[in-house]
Amino acid sequence: MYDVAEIRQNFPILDREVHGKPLVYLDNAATSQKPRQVIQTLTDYYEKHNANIHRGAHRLAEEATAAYEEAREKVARFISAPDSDGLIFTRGTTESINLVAHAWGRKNLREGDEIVLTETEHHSNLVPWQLAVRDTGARLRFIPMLDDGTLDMEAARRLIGPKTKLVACTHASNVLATINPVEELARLAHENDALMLVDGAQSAPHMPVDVEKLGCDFFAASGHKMLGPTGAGFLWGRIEILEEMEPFLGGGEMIREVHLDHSTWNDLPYKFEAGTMNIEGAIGLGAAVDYLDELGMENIREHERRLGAYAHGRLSEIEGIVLYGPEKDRAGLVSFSLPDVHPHDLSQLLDEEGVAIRSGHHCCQPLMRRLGIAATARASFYLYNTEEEADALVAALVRAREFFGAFA
Ligand code: 7TS
Repeated sequence: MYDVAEIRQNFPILDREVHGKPLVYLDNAATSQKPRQVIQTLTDYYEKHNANIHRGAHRLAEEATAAYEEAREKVARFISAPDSDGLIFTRGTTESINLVAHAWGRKNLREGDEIVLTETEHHSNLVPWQLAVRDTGARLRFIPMLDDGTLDMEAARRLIGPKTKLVACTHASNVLATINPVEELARLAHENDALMLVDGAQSAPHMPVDVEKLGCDFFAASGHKMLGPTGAGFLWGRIEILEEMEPFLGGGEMIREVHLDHSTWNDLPYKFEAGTMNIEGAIGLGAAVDYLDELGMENIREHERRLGAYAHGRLSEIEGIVLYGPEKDRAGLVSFSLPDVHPHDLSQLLDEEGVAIRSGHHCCQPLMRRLGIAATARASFYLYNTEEEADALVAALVRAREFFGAFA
């Protein structure tokens, strides 16, 4: 049984107050809170096992290495990866996508080639590709968004063609809550001998992910959005593609042999893990994945689907509110705006009531332009949020509206 009250007891921060009111944390798309199980794993690591990995011939180094490699196995299993050698620890989604844009893009892109993205991407799945095409002479194409917040798949079928070398798309939108048909995009990419990269920053924390079923070649995600520590995330890639790629960062650990004028590279995944890694971050992410597995990703998805739909329904009752994104099949977040109230003023007023939401362009400036707005307010839910918290959000918004209405 999915017991939110019991789950909440594992998250110490949810007990705190903000401005004298109970914290209602609805900024989970930015980063999630952490359960005791993860916090305790980090403490244990530093109190009992801390050492550098792979290179030490002593007990602590062996323990730290074993814990780090065990975390790799856990994360690989979590996304149903066919093997863990393709699972590379990174700082997070941003670094993972930059890794592919550099190490695959610089080697494989030429003038005349095309990368197909969507106009709804987070900057971290856009700017790295802008840099890659600037350096290679390839060009970017964009699948447009329909007015209902879903992708124009007819346009996608026209855009993805013989010139396409890679399609890169977010699995779930951090603004619109749209869950994109990445399986179909992967199929279209492969029909044209192109690769498929999935930005899983907003899907891996919230729904079951099976990279084989998705049919993608790369999958990127951030640990800090899925109960893990900041600074640790991952890239999964198909072995045969990773083998052919150039290294991303050079330095210790990623080499086999170094001469003064050249070097050869280590095996996967180490070829892409240069220097001392975020060891405790990866181990903490392993503990986060254990926690998510225990709850069950199907159960988490169902909880958030229900809570997101409830919040969407309650918010839609507020007079004049504009809700963004599709009506159905949504991830558990809602972007909205109120007429005549700037989203920043709204989030500030809500903060005074202990309600933490985010406002701004959410690192999606082209999407904001497409929507014809500068910013939205956004409430994003996670496995520990409740209907009472959605009610608290709505009540605070109604009060905010009255407050601003007094000045209108
Ligand atoms: N891709 C998507 C879809 C995201 O939502 C984010 C972060 C990223 C990539 C980048 O992740 P990072 O961990 O590498 O920074 N999104 C947000 C957000 O919506 N509010 O703050 C961060």
